[in-house]
Amino acid sequence: MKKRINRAKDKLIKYIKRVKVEHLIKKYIDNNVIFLTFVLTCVLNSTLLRFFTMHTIENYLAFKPILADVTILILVGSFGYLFKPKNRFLYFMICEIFFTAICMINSCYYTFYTSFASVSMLSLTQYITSVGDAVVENVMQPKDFVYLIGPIILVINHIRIKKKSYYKKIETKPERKKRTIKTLTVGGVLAVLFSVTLTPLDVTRFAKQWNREYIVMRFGIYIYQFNDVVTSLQPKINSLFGYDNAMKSFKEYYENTSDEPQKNEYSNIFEGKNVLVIHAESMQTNLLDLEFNGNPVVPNLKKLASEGMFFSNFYSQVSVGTSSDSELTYNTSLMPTQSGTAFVSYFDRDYNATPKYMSELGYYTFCMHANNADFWNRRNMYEHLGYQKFFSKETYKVDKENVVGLGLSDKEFFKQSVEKLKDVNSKQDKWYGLMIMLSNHTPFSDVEKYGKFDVDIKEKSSDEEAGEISHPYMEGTKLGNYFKSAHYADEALGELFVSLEENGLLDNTVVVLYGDHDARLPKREYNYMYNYDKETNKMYDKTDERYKEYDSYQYELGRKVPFIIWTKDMKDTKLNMEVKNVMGMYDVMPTLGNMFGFYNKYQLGHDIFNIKDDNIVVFPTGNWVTNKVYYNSQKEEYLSLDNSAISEDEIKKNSEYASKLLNVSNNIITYDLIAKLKQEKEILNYKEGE
Ligand code: GP9
Ligand code: MN
Repeated sequence: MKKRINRAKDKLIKYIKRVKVEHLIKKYIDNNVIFLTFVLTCVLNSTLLRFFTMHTIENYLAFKPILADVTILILVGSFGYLFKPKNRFLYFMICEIFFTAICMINSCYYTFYTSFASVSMLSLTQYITSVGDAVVENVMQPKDFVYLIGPIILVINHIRIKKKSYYKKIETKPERKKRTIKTLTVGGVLAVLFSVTLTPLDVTRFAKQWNREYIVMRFGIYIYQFNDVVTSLQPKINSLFGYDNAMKSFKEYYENTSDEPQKNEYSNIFEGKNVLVIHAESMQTNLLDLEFNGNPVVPNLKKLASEGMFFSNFYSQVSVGTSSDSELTYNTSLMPTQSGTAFVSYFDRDYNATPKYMSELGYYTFCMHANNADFWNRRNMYEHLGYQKFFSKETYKVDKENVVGLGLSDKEFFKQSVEKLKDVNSKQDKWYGLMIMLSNHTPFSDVEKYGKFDVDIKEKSSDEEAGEISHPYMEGTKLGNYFKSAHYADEALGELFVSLEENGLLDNTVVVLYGDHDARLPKREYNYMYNYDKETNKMYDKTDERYKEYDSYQYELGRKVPFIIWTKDMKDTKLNMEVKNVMGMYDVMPTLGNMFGFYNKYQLGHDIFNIKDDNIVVFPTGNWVTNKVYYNSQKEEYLSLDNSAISEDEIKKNSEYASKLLNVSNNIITYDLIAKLKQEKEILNYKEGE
């Protein structure tokens, strides 16, 4: 009996509690109709935007962007409580229109560009006007108006509650403050919850802001747009201060630089020839010497290197902008910027760039890359580098079957590119084209698509019957997968050359190939490779006398990438050679410029055939390398490369050179000094003419 009474008591308490909670919820909803409508409709809109753009269910119902949206909307909405109820609707309506506009703009921008919008585009007024008509005619679709549902629901709710005299209820000032603080606290707690779900990759991508889909997927469209405004304004703000000093040091730096190029035996040797530049993704020089069971990892690259001009001590000089930084240093002989990336934050600067010079020499200049044109903001940067045409993903047929890693497989990319090149070749007198490879890209995990290339150690067994035995060696390791991936990319290169030759496209063409940067694999992977004990299938123990640590210097020096200049008739001529002098990506423009007949006074690198063994390659970190020494500026340590003694003076002199060079490079880009200098000269000429 007692039990029954207790049970009934429990039930009653539960019921009262539930009724109380339900009552509280109802009361909260009744009192916060406009705030809740604002939050929910804006979340609905951002979800609809993901639905119409990124299509898959995982995308539009993903938890992280929804959490991010809710957080930002609660934070923004909480300030609405500072207004008297009768003015509150206006605040929420303005916010609602603002957030709806973000969704609508992005929705139609995506249709046109398969990417999300950026305010940095506003600086491209000419581009906006030319696109303007096209947007109205071709891009606005019914789906872009769906987002108006947000403001409509808000207005309906406003009318509904107005009738119930909702707005007549006047809250006191302290009450309003209390509500604001309570709502802000909820937003704050959600913000903390959201931050703990972020990975380091999320944070770095957020800071860089170029991988737009990724950011929208992690941070939601509203935070994306806010971050976009901040990152777009940052370069403008940076360049407001320190201009005079920057210009002064820039002029001093080039005071003694000649206006004319220094001639040598390679001057103009390739004048008038077509140029095919190949950006070999993540290709390292050390692959050229590597084989497994007698099979070279990159036989086609080896062949090119052995038949052409091979620069075997060549470094890429990239910073966080990886591929884009290597394109920047290659094309402009400038270094990556100290903050942000040139391609994203400073794309609108005036660059003295190879495609621009080649255009001036009468070449048709273009780039082919089967990735999204907004990746690294190439679409915009390429106009400033002087490419006349960009064949990006839109111009390629990409099916599920021909995707490897990040996108269209290199084999298919080359196949389709040759068709485009045939067309270019038939229409243009001479051309300069860049092909950017993609398949050999970190994390190198699409292994089953790379084709068969074993990275084990095969041996004949002493036991006749057992036949061949295999020690796993690099199988299943990241580095091993990289070798398989590089082998695939190399096969693609092989196929490209066959097809170019079949189509007569190599007849009057110079091929220039560079590895854009190293594979960015950890040192321990190499340590494993060089210390592998096949008997135990483990690494040698550190105490074992055969153990040789792959140290940080070996690692840094191992990051070399191939640079090759090749023509089909170069073999066994005096141009068929290995250049062993240390060389950096910023030396390419001066070296090629001399061969094709253009000169950029503001190049930071040198023509390798003028500077010869006196060269120095500076890295964005301030580290540098010469033929004699590698210097680590962070640790202030160096490694002698030829066992000669290095004086303190030499280290100091080179370090000062490196820091001046990095500074002037950064100033040129941040303050747009090349454009400013041109303007100064024009004003001077005008005054003289008066
Ligand atoms: C993307 C490709 C790779 O289009 O160039 O860029 P990365 O990740 O190497 O900088
Ligand atoms: Mn790259």
